[in-house]
Amino acid sequence: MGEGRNCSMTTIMTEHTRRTVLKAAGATTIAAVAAGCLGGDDDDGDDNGNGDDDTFDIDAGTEIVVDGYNSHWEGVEPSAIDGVENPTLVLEEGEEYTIEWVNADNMAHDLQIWDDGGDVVDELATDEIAAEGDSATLDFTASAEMAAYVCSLHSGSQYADLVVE
Ligand SMILES: [Cu+2]
Repeated sequence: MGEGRNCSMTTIMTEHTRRTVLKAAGATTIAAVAAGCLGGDDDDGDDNGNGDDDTFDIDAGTEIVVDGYNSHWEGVEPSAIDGVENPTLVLEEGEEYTIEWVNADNMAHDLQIWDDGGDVVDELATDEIAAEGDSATLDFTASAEMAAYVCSLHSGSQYADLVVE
């Protein structure tokens, strides 16, 4: 239920009426609308111009791995998220996933799954780990209330979105 989907539907409707609108309003208006939608619906991960805004569909059963820095999560696996800062993960509701995080900067971190009110979902939270190279893992079933994966010690920066659909 992301904005991207709504935007895509709007684009389709625009295309439907394109001929009519072209006559009425001219091509410049259409080009501007389409460009705006494409910019907000980038989920292929190829455009890293804004590295904290990439969105990735994650197959059911995938073991996700991220490195934990106090400034961000950095994707490791699957390969699509490799090197991406705070990758948005799109999960399938009711499917099982594993997320492992690895301490990458020798500072204390944890990883928690939050709902959109900032509460931990289903007690999904790892212990704090402070030693670089150590890791912790959460196994979970994706549910609609899940909204983010967050380090509770650095939630202003080490915060990335989950989308469950
Ligand atoms: Cu942290």
